[in-house]
Order: sequence, then C-alpha cells, then structure tokens
Amino acid sequence: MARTIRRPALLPTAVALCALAACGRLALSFIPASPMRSAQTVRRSSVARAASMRDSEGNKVREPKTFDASDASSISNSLTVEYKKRPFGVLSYAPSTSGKGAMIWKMLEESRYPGDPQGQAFVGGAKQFMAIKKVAGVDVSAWDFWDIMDLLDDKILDNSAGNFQSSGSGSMGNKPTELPVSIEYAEFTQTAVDAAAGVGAGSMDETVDRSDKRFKDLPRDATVKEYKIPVAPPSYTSQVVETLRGTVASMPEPAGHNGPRYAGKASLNEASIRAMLQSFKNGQLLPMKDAYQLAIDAYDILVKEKTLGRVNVPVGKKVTVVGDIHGQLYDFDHMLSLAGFPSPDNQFLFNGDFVDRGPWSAEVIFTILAFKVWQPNGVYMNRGNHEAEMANHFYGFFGEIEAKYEKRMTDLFAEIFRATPLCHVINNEVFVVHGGIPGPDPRVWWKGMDNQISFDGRQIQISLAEIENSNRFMEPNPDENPLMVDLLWSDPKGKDGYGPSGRMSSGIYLFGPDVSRNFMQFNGLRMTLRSHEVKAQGYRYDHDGEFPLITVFSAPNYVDKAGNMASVAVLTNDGSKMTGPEFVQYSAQPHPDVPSGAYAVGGPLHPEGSGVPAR
Ligand SMILES: [Mn+2]
Repeated sequence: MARTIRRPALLPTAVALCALAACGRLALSFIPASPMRSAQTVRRSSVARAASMRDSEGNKVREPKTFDASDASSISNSLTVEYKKRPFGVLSYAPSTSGKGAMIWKMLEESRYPGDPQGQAFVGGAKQFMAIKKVAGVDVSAWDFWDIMDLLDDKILDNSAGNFQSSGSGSMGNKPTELPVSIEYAEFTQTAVDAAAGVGAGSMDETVDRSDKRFKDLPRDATVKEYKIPVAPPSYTSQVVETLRGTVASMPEPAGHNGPRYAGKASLNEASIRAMLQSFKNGQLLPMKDAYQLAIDAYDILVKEKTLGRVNVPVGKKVTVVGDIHGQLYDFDHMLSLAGFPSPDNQFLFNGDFVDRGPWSAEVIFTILAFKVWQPNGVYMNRGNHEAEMANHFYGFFGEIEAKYEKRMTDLFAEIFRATPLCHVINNEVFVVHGGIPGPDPRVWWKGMDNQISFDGRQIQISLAEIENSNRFMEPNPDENPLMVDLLWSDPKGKDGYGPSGRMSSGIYLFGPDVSRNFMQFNGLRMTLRSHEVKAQGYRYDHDGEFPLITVFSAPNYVDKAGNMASVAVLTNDGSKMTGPEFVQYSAQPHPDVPSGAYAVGGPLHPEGSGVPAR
C-alpha cells in the first residue's frame, strides 16, 4: 500500500524565537535551595497501568472510557462511512478500559477542500466518541484494540512526525484493509456520551483547576497541557537520504584532491583519523563525494539505534563523556590529546551540541562521524538542542556547510540529527542526556522565570522503556513531543519541584533535586550526567547527594569570551560499579582568526552575507 505524506512538520515560530532567546544566555544561575519539600511518593504500580492505556498515537488516555459496541442496548444509532483514501481524518482512536474496541478519540472536524481525504470522516458524519462496529462488513466491536488498528492502518509517515499507529500491533496479524472500505460506527446513548464527555480534547492549553491543591500556589495565568510521548515507528526511512545515496554514487571521484579522504569504513583507523584531523586543522576539507559518503554511512548506523541507547563498559575499562563542543575544533583536538582516542578500553559518548557557533562545526562533526563509523559499538552520540534545523539555520552550522560544501548537504545533516539518539544509559547505572529529566505531568506552565514558585509535578514517573520506545525522528517541538524538549533543553535548579525556564518563550523547564532523584530512583539509576550549560570549571555537581546530577561542558572559553575551563567526564567499571566521574580539565587553545559565530545568520562568513550583527 502506498504511504503518502501527512501534514508537514510543525516548526512553530515560537521555536525559532526561543532559539534566539537562548543564545545570549551562557548559564542560568540559581537561587540556593530553600526548605525542601519531602520527596514525592513514587507510585510504581500506577505507572504500569497508565503506560498501557494509550491511544493510537501513543498519547496517554487520561480518562479511559468503558464502552462496548457489541452491546446493542448501549447504542443509540449507527452510521456507515465509506473511505476511498487514507488518511480518513480520524486523528486517534482509544480502546475501552478492557483493551477491546476502538473509539474515535480525536478527529478533524472540517473538510479543508472538496475531496480532502482528511475530511472524509467529518463529511461522512462521524463524530468523536463513536466506536467502530464493523470494518468491511466484519463485526470487530469485541476485538482487541490493536487488531482493529492494524485493519485501519490509517497512518501516513512523513519525515518528522511519523504518526498514527506508529507502533503496536495486534496478535491476529491483520493487514490493512483494501480501499475503498466501509466502516460502521456505533453511536452510544446519551448516558454513554456523557460518560465520555470532556476527554480527548487535551491538546489545547487549559487553565489549571485552582481547586486542585497541587495548583493552588501557581499564578493565575498558569495553564495545563497533556504530557504525551509519541511512539517510535517500527522502522524509519528517509526519502532525503535514499535520494542522496544514488546521487552520491554517481558523483565523480575527486581528481587531484589534496587533503583528507574517506574511502569507506575499512579506510578508518586511528592513524587515518588523526591524519584527517590534522588536515582539518590545516584548513583542508573532505572532497564532496567523500563527505556525503561518510555522513550517509554514519546515518545508516544511527538510524538503527534506539532513542535511548545502552553503553556497556567491561570490567576495568572506561568511558569518556564529552559535553558541548560547538565547533571549537582546536579545543576538541586538544581534548582528544588528553583523553585519548576512542578504543575498546575507552569508549566515548558525545553528549550533544557538537555544532553551531564555533566556525569549525563541519570539521568537528565529520571527525565524530568518522569515530562512529570506525567504532559503532564504542562511540555514541546524544542529540543536543543544537542538533536541530532551526538552531543550525541561525547559529552557523548550516551556513558553514553551505560555504564549505553545499546547501543540499544541510538536509542530510538534518536527517542525521533526527536519527541521533536522545540519551544513553551506561551499565544500567548512569543516565546521560544533553539537557535534563522529563518535565511535569500534567504539563503545567506559567510565565516568567520565577524560582520562588515550584510545581511539585510528577506523580507518575517515566520509565527508561518509555523513552526507548519514543519517537525521535522529528524536530524538537513542545507541542508534538514534550519529552524530547525536556531531554534536550531543560536545566537543573536548586529548589525542589519544577519551574519555568527562561530559555524559550514557553515549554522549557527547570527541575529540582527531587525531580532528578525520583527519576533515577524509579529507574534504578545512580547518577545523571548532562551538559548544555557553561560551567566555570567545565563541570559542576548541580544536584548533590546519593543521586548526583552533574553538568559536564567541553567547550573552553565558550564563544571566545566566556572565560570558562572545559572538561570531559571519565567513568570506570571497577568490577562492582561505575566509579568516578574523574574530570579531565583543559583550557582554550589558540585558533586561527575566525571568530565564533562567523557562519551564523548575519555573521561575516554566512553565505548570504552579513547584514545584521552576529548573535
Ligand atoms: Mn545545549
């Protein structure tokens, strides 16, 4: 069956504005902790139950309904709609509390133009809270939810929001029904409708219910939103990459190229990568064909990894965690001279923000990709908030790629970054993520960066399995994937609870020590390493105690002016646990006279010229 493109990725202006707002902020400072509230009770049993009750898009079903379309006494009406195309315009279905049946949970209530496939359900008279009775004449009303979903397969994959029924499958192994298909819906009696009323419309911001004691201290304008976790597709294929494969194969061999080469995985070893790095420092580039091939080879590895990866460090061996690099090639090279090259004795985990700002982002990312292709099971990458199209557009990486290679290559990097895992766990003990811990649920938000007010906000912990199964193949977007935004963008604070962060216009959180402790305790972890903020010494214990949360930042004298030291964190398996971290600290190295931000929008080397000052 042909799959077509669904609605395009949302890239709200808010994200762009947020990215701009973030740029001037080198570090957030925190008011010291005031009297701590006792840790929240973590309720494991409710997690398993809540995690299983999700709609066909992977969103939590907050108030699951009990209905039965095979029970004629509860049905007031029936309706048959014939569908000629997918998608039908039903955005999600939810199961009954029994796990059987399928009720329309969200749908488009308009037809945007005559013949709009996404208007079919609406035009046919389908309504929210109708349940499926028959598909192509077969009564499915008592079937398991996922068996019905397999029949409908109302999904449309695109590159960023791979959506409806992107996971889950029923035990019957049903194949999608051929089109056209008639679907008979059951409409329930008024009593049943009343029971279902008020749910399913959770995507809009709602004002918090201030009679709820959790919300009573929050400002008047506080809003609440559902916390949803989009589910990863079973596999992911990028049209951009598939098209480029052929293009690259037909590119001519570079003739008389003087500089580094990439001739496939077998050409990579410590000496060849050292030589490549040295060439990069001498201002040489990979030939166009080789650059594409290296990037595609790395993509092919990353795309098969999980959203939450696992790093296994054998007894007596170590792993080095590297924080933000931001295209500071000369400092990156210096770091490698201190920390060593990746090897089975010393695995590497690059914790995001490889690119942007620094004017050698291309050289840094190609070196990391070469490491990854050379040692796919010894070198790991986490996505940072700068591995994103909007950031790369404004802060230099895409401008640099266009100037040094070509504009079309930026699309490939966007795909590589969408394929990059969001976090890793080292030996089941240490959580490593660029930004931070999952945000509050429900997703309560209020304006301002008021550290005096904290929301004590997560009764139900998110499991590592939920993160592992979440969909990362999209751009960071607080409406579509709040979990990803939390992992990539959030920062720790000193006081317990959650609070708003000033990093974006909305939807970014600060989290207290209770939040990181509860998350680690629930998931059997001992420590969290994160990056994302400049620290004077290159690292900082932001949350102390039994469950420390530590920032490691690896770009010294960030943007050529922060004056900070940098560090990488080394953890060693001593046979009983991971010991450390020990920090390898270093300061900024001399570099050629190209300023930070040179390729950013408005910068002196941006391909479209400089008009406005570099931010
Ligand atoms: Mn960052």
